[in-house]
Formats: sequence, C-alpha cells, structure tokens
Amino acid sequence: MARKPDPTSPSKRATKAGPAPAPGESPQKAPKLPASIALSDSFGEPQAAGGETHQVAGGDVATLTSAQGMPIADDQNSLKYGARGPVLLEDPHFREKIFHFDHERIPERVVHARGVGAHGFFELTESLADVTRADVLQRVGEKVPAFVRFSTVAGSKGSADLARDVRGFAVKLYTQEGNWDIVGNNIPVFFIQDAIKFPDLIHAAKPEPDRGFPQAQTAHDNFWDFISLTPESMHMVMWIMSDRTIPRSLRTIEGFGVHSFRLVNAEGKSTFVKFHWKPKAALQSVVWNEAVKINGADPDFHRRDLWDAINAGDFPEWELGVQLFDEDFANSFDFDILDPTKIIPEELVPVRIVGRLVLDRVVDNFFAETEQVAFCTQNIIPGIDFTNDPLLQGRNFSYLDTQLKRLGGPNFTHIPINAPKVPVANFQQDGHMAIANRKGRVNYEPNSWGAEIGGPREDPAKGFTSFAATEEGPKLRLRPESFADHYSQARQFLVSQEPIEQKHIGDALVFELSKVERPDIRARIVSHLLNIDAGLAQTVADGLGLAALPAPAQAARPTVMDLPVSNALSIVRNGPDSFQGRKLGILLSDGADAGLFKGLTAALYKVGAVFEVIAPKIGGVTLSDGTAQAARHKIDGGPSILFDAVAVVVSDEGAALLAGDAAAQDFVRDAFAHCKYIGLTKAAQPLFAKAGIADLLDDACLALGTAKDAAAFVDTIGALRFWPRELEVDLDAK
Ligand code: HDD
Repeated sequence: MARKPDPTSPSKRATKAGPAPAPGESPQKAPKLPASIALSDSFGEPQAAGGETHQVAGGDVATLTSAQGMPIADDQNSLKYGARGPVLLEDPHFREKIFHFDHERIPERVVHARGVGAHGFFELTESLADVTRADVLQRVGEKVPAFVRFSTVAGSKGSADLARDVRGFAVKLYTQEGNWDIVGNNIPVFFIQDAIKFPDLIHAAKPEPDRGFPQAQTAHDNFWDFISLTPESMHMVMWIMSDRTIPRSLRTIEGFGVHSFRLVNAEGKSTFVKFHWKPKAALQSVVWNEAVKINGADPDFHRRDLWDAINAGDFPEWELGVQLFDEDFANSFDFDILDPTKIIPEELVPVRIVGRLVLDRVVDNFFAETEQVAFCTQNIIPGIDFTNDPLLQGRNFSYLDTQLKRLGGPNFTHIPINAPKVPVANFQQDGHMAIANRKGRVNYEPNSWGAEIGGPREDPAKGFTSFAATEEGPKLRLRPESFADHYSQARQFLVSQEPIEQKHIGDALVFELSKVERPDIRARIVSHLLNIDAGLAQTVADGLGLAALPAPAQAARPTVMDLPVSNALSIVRNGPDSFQGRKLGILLSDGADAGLFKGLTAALYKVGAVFEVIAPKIGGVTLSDGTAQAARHKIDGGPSILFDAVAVVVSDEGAALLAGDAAAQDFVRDAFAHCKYIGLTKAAQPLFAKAGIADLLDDACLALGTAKDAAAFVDTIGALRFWPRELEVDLDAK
C-alpha cells in the first residue's frame, strides 16, 4: 500500500537550510533582501492561508491572480502530495500558468521580423486640400496620433541591428477617417517589379534552407545567384551596397513610400504622388567594419538609441515630403511611374514638405504594440488611392493574408494598437477573439430596422470611392516594355555619390561577393556592373581577383542613359552640420583634468548632444580637482564604435595605465580607423603610441588642453566623419 503523504511533516531533505552543498562547494548564503520582499522558497511548510504577497516596500500592490481572476496564494510551488511527492494534475494555477507560457510565441514576420516601434504624432504644416480630400491633409496644424515600426528585412527577431540590410519604415496614422498605413522602406526603390517574384527574392535572401545560415546577411551564394539572374534588381543593388544599409541610427534614415500612389481631390481629380520622410537629424551612417563590431558590442544598438533618445526628450522627427506629378509628367518621364525599381529624381519633381512626424513616446509593452502592430498597404483613406504598380497590387493582397496567420484570426483590428481611433461601425462579427461584436438584433444590411436599430449606412458623400481609372487590354503575363531599362538609374545613383561613397559601394560588393563560393556567380554580377559603370566593374573584378573581365550582361534595353547627378541621393551631401543629438564617448582616467572635462560636457550640452564616460573601472574616476565622476562603461564594455566621436581625457598616470590595455588601444585605434573625430589631451600620447597610430594623427585628431579647445572640438565634430583618413587606413584605397 502506498504511504500516505503527510503535508505537515516535511521530509528531511527539504529543510529551511535548503539543499545540502555539493562536496567542495561552500554553503550558500541567503542574499540579504529587504524584509518586505519575500523569497521565492517555502521549504517544507505549506504556505499559510492568506500568505504574503510579494510586495516591494511601501507599495499597496494588487494581489496576484490567475487569468480567470482567482487570487493566488502561492506562486512558487506546484501542488504536490507531500513535499517530495508527484505534482497533481488538478493544480489549476500550475496548469494555467504553463499553458499560457507554452503559447506565448506567435509566428515571427516572414520578413521584417526584427523591429522596434514608437508612438508619436503627425502634424500637417501645409495643406494639400487642392489635390486630395484626405481629411488628415486639409488643415494646417492638425495633429493625428501615429505609430511607427522600423525593422531590418532579412534577419530573425533576435538578429543584430546593424546587419547590412534595408530598413523598414512603416507608419500608421490614426486619422479621423480610419487608419492610413504607409508601409515603406529607407530605400525608394525595390528589387523586383512584380510581386510574384517576392517569395523567390526572400527565399534567396534568407538563410539557405539546408543549413539554416547565414543569418541576417545577403553575403551568400543564394542571394547573389538570384540577383545576378534578376537584372531589374541592379538599381536596388547600388542602394543596398551603399552606406544606406548601415545607418548610424533609425533617427538618421529617410523613409519612402516607394510606389506612385494617387491623391484624389473633392472633384475626383487625381494627382500622382510619391511619399518621402526626411529625417531632421540628417542622413548618417556608420562604416562597415564598425557595423560588424557594433553587432557584437551591442546587438540592440538601433533600438536602444531610439529608446534612449525618446526617453531623453530628444524626439526623433521627420518631415513628410510629397512629389506631386500628373499624367503629362508621367508620359514624358524617361521611365514608367508604375515601375517600383525607379525613382523620380528630386531635381525633376521637387519634394514639397507638408508635415512632420514626431516620435515622443516609447511603447509600454513590446509584444502588445511593436509585435502585434499590423501594417497593411491597402489601409488607405478617402482621398488616397493606388496605382497599377504591380508590386503594390501584389502587396495589397499579401499584408492582410500575413496578419491572419501571424495574429491568428480576422479580428486583429480589435487589438488596441491596430484599432482605429474612430468608431468602427459595420456588420462583421465573430471569428477568433471577437472583442467588439455589435450590440442589437441586426447583423446585415440593407435592413429595414431604421437607423437606430438597423445600424450604420453607407455614405457616398463621405465614403471611400476608388478613382475611376479606365482600364482595358487582353489578359497577359507580360512585363511592359517601359519597365525594361535596368541600368540607367543604377548608374545615376552611382555617379551621384561622393568618391568616398562610391568607394564604399565597391568595397561592399567585393566583401559580399567574396563570401559567395561559386566563381560564376561572382562573375555574373560583374557582368551587370559593366552595364552600370566600367570603373566600378573593374574595381570589383580587381577586388575579387578575377582573372579577366566577363562580357557585359545582355540587357533588355542595351542603351544606358547618362542621367544627371542627383545630390539628394548622397548621404555625405545630406549629412549633419552639428553634433546635436549625437554622442561623444569620453575616455577618462583618475586625475583627468576636471576643468577640461567640464568644458567639454558644457559645450556638448550647448549643442544638444550627449556623452558617455568610459573608464578603467565602472566605479568611475576621481578627477584632478578631487571630484568623483561616474562611468557608464568599463573600457572593454564601451568600445569607441558605440560613439559618433571620442575624446581621450586622461592624466599621465592614466595614460600609462591604459596604454597597456588592449581594450583601450582598440578604443583609439578603431576610432581612428573608422575616420572619427578624436580629441586628446597631451598626456594621452603613450596610449596612441601603443595603439600604433601616434605618427598618423591628422587634422581630425584635435588637441584638448583648455575648455576653449573643448568648445572648438565640439564645433568641429559636427561633420559626419573625416573621410580623407580612409585613404590612409584602407589597403583597398591604395
Ligand atoms: Fe513588405 C512586411 C515594406 C514589398 C509582403 N514590408 C513589411 C514591412 C515593411 C515592408 C516596412 C514591415 C511592417 C511592420 O513593421 O510590421 N515591402 C515593403 C516595401 C516593399 C515591400 C517598401 C516594396 C516596395 N512586401 C513586399 C512585397 C510583398 C510583401 C512585394 C509580397 C507580395 N511585407 C510583406 C509581408 C509582411 C511585410 C509578408 C511581413 C510581415 C507583415 O507583412 O506584416 O506581408
């Protein structure tokens, strides 16, 4: 007969003293906690009825409950027969808690899985009433709430922020006429012209299916194989190989709606439009070697930056720009305005600034908001409409479909982040997780119950009407001839870059193709580059060590146009002119000049910049005047890659100490190699000597002696980087 367990007589091994220590291990000391925090063990004794809740000092904390609202007495122990007996299936709390945990995950997004979101508002600064009836674009000064989710495309949810990748820039505007989503990217063109190619593109870019790697990278055979066989992607290739795909911050990227959309005014007249988001913080990127290291040092670099900036009150801001054009322009343009692999240069159709987007609130809960937010390209409002861009048309099908799978049913609009901020009135009902079913007897229309009981009615005056475009033609699977030029705008992008940016494009291509194992794929990409620019093709061929140049790729439209330079396409020409909103890393040691440090921080404060102190110990340093200065990073946890510029403010003793530290040497060597501005005290010389760069110091390595020097330094570092140095530190540049 089984022995009856006696809950009142704890077994010998489950005592207040806890488990016996293993041989050679010292007995564990219980950590000292405030009396009001209960420890999560209750050895041997059943918890007294009405047992303590886990209260933090002074708080009137609610009682823990189950999902059904039942108060929980013990959240530490499952229900058992005796202290060492089997767990009982009956335990409702255990069962519910584990059940819920087991179901916490939802499918990650098939693309754009890794993202970060924030709340804010959109404000209209110039009325577009002449071209659209969209309510949100009528009255200057009107604000509507907004939610934005930024993302990388290829990586999984847990991948690193600084993958070389396109950034998603998805905006949801909660307007008075419902939600309007602009689901864009930080690049104004796309890889493919027809949505039917999207699964192939994404399969090729994602980890290879047999091995499950590489993660969050396009530097592998499958991607470049697909690209080399898809000439329409060549314009996008120029963009993704540029520094646009390694942005310094999400605050420093542009956003683009990509497709041509329509605006439709009260008279039913249509005007074409392309949407742009222009960052107030200007365009800024990091360099590739830095990106690689940032991914190790802080895989959350971008989301942390956004979180910190918003919480510090330095609200990220973009201007909404529109390029407006009509049929006449569309007919005269060298390219088809329905082709998503083409831009309309800003020099041809200027970007008119009509609003601003400000992000001023972080999310309360990542899953509830950032993860569950569902963007759909087909979420438009009266006064906005689609065009026949085949990529856009395909997207309109895909997004709704994906949300059904990801969020588990058709009622994802009931989730608060997706719910419009205007009343919803229709006869849709039921389905998984229906939260907002309509009250009353009637669930169909037309009905004859009268307005009060019978519910909402259509309203031709207010409601959405599609632009009455005339369409005709036979059913065909055919790409229009007007989509055939794949190289001219790729070339235009290249020639619109500063030489340093062109070099980075060449470097990126060589890097990526050097990871490709099959030589024929490498050569096939070079064959396309020959159609874009002979110099770039030669550089890449040399970088890859190709024995001979391949023949140029056969082009559907062999004539490549020499289009004019567009300054808007360069990051360097649109970079920052001050250090505002940026971050200086200050390496300090004991005995560092207190006056200089204070001068430096005051100058940073004046321009609206921030700093972080790096020190040999996290406990901080004692400055020359005896004051204690806290540190944010210990030297090996605060590499210079995390900062826009660095200052080394050390004493003689501090420099001697740091000179013998590899992390300190890396700090200055990396800052130098990444073309950053560096401020340094005279005493810092031995550290630079040990790092092997003392003899290389150039015009962007500025002496810091006095507070006046500090102010001049902060002025100078307003520029993005000191690019001439790259020619000194990069073999490929020689
Ligand atoms: Fe897409 C997500 C942007 C082409 C299908 N896409 C997604 C997101 C962004 C974009 C920013 C993330 C939204 C979020 O943060 O939740 N996608 C683009 C742009 C494209 C584009 C700018 C080209 C101009 N996408 C595209 C095509 C298809 C899709 C051609 C399919 C035919 N995209 C999806 C998707 C996703 C998505 C599978 C995955 C998760 C989601 O929708 O909500 O439906």
